[in-house]
This record gives sequence, C-alpha cells and structure tokens, in this order.
Amino acid sequence: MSGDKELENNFSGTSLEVDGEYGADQIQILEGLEAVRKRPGMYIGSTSVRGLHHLVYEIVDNSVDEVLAGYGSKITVVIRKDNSIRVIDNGRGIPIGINHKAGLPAVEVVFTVLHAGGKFGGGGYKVSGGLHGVGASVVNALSEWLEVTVHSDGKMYRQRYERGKVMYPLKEIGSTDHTGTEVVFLPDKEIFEETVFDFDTLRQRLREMAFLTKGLKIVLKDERLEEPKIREFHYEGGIKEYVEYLNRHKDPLYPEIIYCEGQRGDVYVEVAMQHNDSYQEGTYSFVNNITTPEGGTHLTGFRNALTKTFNDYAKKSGLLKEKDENLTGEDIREGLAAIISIKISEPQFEGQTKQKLGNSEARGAVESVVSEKLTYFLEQNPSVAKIICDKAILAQRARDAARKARDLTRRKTALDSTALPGKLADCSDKDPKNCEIYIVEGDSAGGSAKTARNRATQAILPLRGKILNVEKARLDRILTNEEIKAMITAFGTGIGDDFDISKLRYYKIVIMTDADVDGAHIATLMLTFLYRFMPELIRKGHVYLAQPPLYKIDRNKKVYYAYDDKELDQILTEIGRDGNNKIQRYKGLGEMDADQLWDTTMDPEKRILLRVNIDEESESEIDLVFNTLMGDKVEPRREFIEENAKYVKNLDI
Ligand code: TSJ
Repeated sequence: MSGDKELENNFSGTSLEVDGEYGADQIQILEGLEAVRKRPGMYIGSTSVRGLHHLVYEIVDNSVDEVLAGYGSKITVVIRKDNSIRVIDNGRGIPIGINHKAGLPAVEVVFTVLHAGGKFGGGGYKVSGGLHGVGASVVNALSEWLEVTVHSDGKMYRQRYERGKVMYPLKEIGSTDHTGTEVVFLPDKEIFEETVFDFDTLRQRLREMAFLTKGLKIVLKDERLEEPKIREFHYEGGIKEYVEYLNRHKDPLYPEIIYCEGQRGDVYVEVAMQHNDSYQEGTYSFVNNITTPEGGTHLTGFRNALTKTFNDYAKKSGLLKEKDENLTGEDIREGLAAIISIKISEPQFEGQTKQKLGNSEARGAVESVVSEKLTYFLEQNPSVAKIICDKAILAQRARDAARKARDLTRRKTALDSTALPGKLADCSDKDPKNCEIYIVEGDSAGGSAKTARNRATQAILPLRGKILNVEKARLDRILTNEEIKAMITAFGTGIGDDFDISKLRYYKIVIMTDADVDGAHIATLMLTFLYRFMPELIRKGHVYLAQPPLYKIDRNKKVYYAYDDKELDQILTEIGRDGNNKIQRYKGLGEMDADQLWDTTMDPEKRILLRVNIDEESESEIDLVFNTLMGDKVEPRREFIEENAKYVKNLDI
C-alpha cells in the first residue's frame, strides 16, 4: 500500500487526469472539497433536513450501482444512536489499488476528489449519475467524520476523514472472509440546519429503491430506539410488485400486471401497469432510479405507445368501429396504475427543478418497447384487452357527457352570475377576505347554523346526507351531482382547467360535520372532492374543519363544553365529580340549538378551526391516503380517519 502522502491538490480546484485499469480512469476532477463546504447547496440542493437525507441516498446509490453492475445483493442502512449513518453492501468493495495519475488508492480518490457525472465504473448505468449524483466526496466534505472499510482479497482496509481531510493513509486492519464496502459518516453540524434523521423518510425512499431494483434486499435499522426498529425491502418482482403495491387498497380490473421490458440502443426500458376500478391515473416515472415528477420524454413515449397500441387493437378487434372516434390517451389511462423506469447512461434533466427528462432517444425507446410488448400482450390476453378497451370506451362516452354538463354550468354562470344555489344563505359583505362559508352536514344543522351565524360575514351551505365519493364516480356524474354543483357555484372559482382562485368568494371554507365517525367520513368525502378538483384551495390554506364539542356539562347553571374525552376528564377533575353535573353527549350538530352552535363552533372569538394542508413533499403518499380512505374497504378507511390529524394543523382563531 502506498497511499502515504496527502493529496496535495485536494482543495486546489485544479483538474487532474486520472487513469487506471479498474475504471477510475474516467473520473473527472472539477474542484476541491473546500468548494463543497463553502456552497453546500450547490451540490446537495439545500442544507435543510432534505439535504441531510440526500447524503444517505448519495452513499446508497453507489451500492445500488454495484448491484446493477451485477455484484452484491444486499444493502444495510443503519441510523445509529448519535445520528451517524452506516451503509454496508456485499459487492466487490471499492478498489483499493493505486490510481496511476493520482498516485493514490482508488478508494481515497473516490472520497477526496470531486468528480462530476462519474462514469468511473465503466459500462452499466450509474444511478448516481442523475439528479443528486454528486458523489461520495461531497458526503465526505459535509461530514464531521467519515470512515470507509473495504473488504476485498481476504483483507480489510480502512481510512478515516474529518471534514473531508484524510486522517491517515489507507491501512490494512485485518482479514475477512467476504467482500463488500462499509461507510459510516456523521453529518456536520456546522453545515446542516438539522442533523436528526427521519426514519419514515428513509424508509419511503429505500422501499422505492428496492422496488426499482428487483431482487435487491435493503435493510433499514434504527438503533436510536430502546428496541431497534428494522424494516426489510425485497421485491423479486421489482416494479411489477410496485404496481401491486399502488393498487393494494383498490380493486384491479384484471389479475395480470402488464409488464414490458426491453433495450433500445443505450436505453433500458421497464414498464409495469394494471388498471383499477377508480377513475384516477397514477403513473410514476423514474430515470436511473430517480423520480421524475415532471415526466419528460420517457413518459411521452409511454403515453404515445399506449394510445396508439390500444386504438390499433380496438379497431382491429372490432371493439371500436371504423366510424367511431379514436380513444384519447386519457380514456385509456383512466384508473391506470403504472411505473415507468428507464436506465440511460447520460440522462439530461431539464426544467426549473431539473426533474424532467430531456433525452429525445428515450421517447423512441420507450415507445418502441411498450408498443411491441403491449401488442403482444393484448393478442395473448384478449379477455384483459377487452376489459381495458371497454373501460376506455365508457370513459370516452363519459367524457362527452361531462363536456356537455360543463358547457351547461358555464352557460348558466355566463347568463346569470348571481345564479347561486337555492340552499345557500349568503353573507352580505362582498369582500371575500372577510367572508367565510360553512358547509354543513344535514338540513337541520344547516337551519341552526343559519340562525346562529353572523349574517355579514358567514354564509351557510347545507348539504344533504353523504356527498358523492368522487373517487368512485365518473366526471359526468360528479358534475351533475346537486351537492357538488352547489359547492362549485357558491365558491365561484370553477374547477379543473377553468379554476381561477381570484374568483374565490370566501377566504375561509369551513367544513362542519358531526363529531363522530360518519361526520369524519363526510368531511373526508368533501376534502377528497376539494383535493381532486380544487387542490389550490387547500394549498393556499383556505380550507378548514370546524370542531364541534363532543360533550356539554351543566353544573349549577354554568355550562362547559368538552371537545374530546380527555378534555371532559379534565373539566370534571376541575369542577368536581359529584351528582351536580349533567353531562350530555352530542350525537350530532342537530342537537345543539343556535346559541350553543354559535358559542362552541362558529364564534370567531372562541371557536377552534383546523386548517387542512397538504405536505408537498409527500403529495403522492397523500394521494394514496385519500384513496385508501375513500375505497370500499372498511379497514383502510378506519386507518384514514385515525391518521386524519396528520394532515390537519391546529390553528386557534
Ligand atoms: F462511494 C461510496 F463511498 F459512496 C460507496 C461506494 C459507499 C458504499 C456503501 C458502497 C460503495 C461501493 C462501491 N460499493 N461497491 C462499489 N464498487 C466499486 O466501487 C467498484 C468495484 C469494483 C470495480 C471493478 O471494476 O473491479 C469497480 C468499481 C466502481
């Protein structure tokens, strides 16, 4: 071993030419690690908790690359008590041989020399070449300390760095009976605003990585807890299992997962899909295991292939007549859950957030692979093909009907902008900033609310019974539903593409339902409608849940209200638990008279409103949560109601 001198130009920013047999020859050295510490945001996006987690992905990506190259099968990630991270794989081990040009062991080059777009593995696809593929040296530069241990040729080698600086030359520390790499690092508190790792964030991303690399086993362990928590992710079916997972709380229209795989030139393409009986599309695309929320050429290629292949098949099989209009992509993708995963050696990311694939060759590659494999699948599975075509044809008809219904609502408002719903008791103030609308479950509660309200600023819209579940209905039915039409016209904003928040007539939209399970379900249905058709209202914080009390306590002519069992207990402890208490449990809003309703739930001076929000980072997860809730299956729905509080922020107004 001769890694006995410090790399002189570690921090100089000069460019070295690197060369060697094992593949380190292609490393391009751009800058020193000092630059990384000066401007960490440039390399990992931010120094927030998000950037902190990127460090882990950065290291794990390297182990995934090794698996993709055909070596190793298991990656273990440990969050240790001090919030340092340990990553272990059973690949070949980072090469320890001397890199000729640098005159240093390759492993030292990996950790101390900043390289860009590192194709240093040679061949294969580096997932670490994508969005956050900045390399292990960046993690090293941003760590208080980092230790790497390589197992190869029967020996163990170790090197330690502190804030990017080599502590000692790579040294042999013992013998071993296996090969692999282990890295332990502690993120630098001088750099990061937050240095506590979140188990769920890591769990979600590592599960995604396991889905995207079939056969790979990933273990996540949290040692910070008394009783360490362990999760294992291992999917032999890869993205096929991912699609199964996406549809886990839904009813698939057919048992098969349609799977297309193939290579076109430099692009490796994998697609899995299955329709469920809902009306929403859930397509997620990835490039080199990195999610592309803004899509790009690969997604376009997928959509083109889907539209063309299904139209060709429907025409050829007679399901669609020559005279019929073509199915649109939307018709075909209604209720589709799909994963598109491509691997490409030089991905080009575009757009504001660099989350959109630009490589034009990806479009053709995906289109070609999907067209070929899907055509074959449809010919081999005519009954599945018919189910999908029939559903798409229904969607086509519904789309026509929906257009007519929408034209109708538009015309109505154009002719008569005051055509507000009959049941709406509007407020007199016309400045939306001062105005609130209470959406109230049931006519009787609606009546009390109309009496109780402040007429100047509070409007009341009573809705009858359960509102339509928009997850389970087609657009034409949704747009002709009376309760939904009433909400749309009352809010004034329009929906979907026509949505215009500047037309919003009330700055606060308050959903007021009974404080029981049914009430929670109705609130969920309304939130689902808002989330699907007017998500901007939620994002901008206009949507609230009212909090009616659960108990009324009368004691010696004094009245107390409790909003949950815990509060009831507190109040009783305070006022005394004797025979002088009369406790009433409200079964619904209807049991309260107008004064009580005003005092407990509507008076802006006293009420508690919960503001509904969407956590942008986990929006697709929320999507799932809403679906979960709204499905027919009873168990998931209960789960949702219990978790509901997570999406709701406490706000005293
Ligand atoms: F880079 C790193 F520190 F982030 C890191 C790399 C962290 C961890 C946990 C693992 C790895 C890693 C790297 N695992 N496996 C490898 N493999 C190689 O670096 C390697 C091995 C052999 C050859 C060869 O051509 O013989 C080439 C490479 C790139």
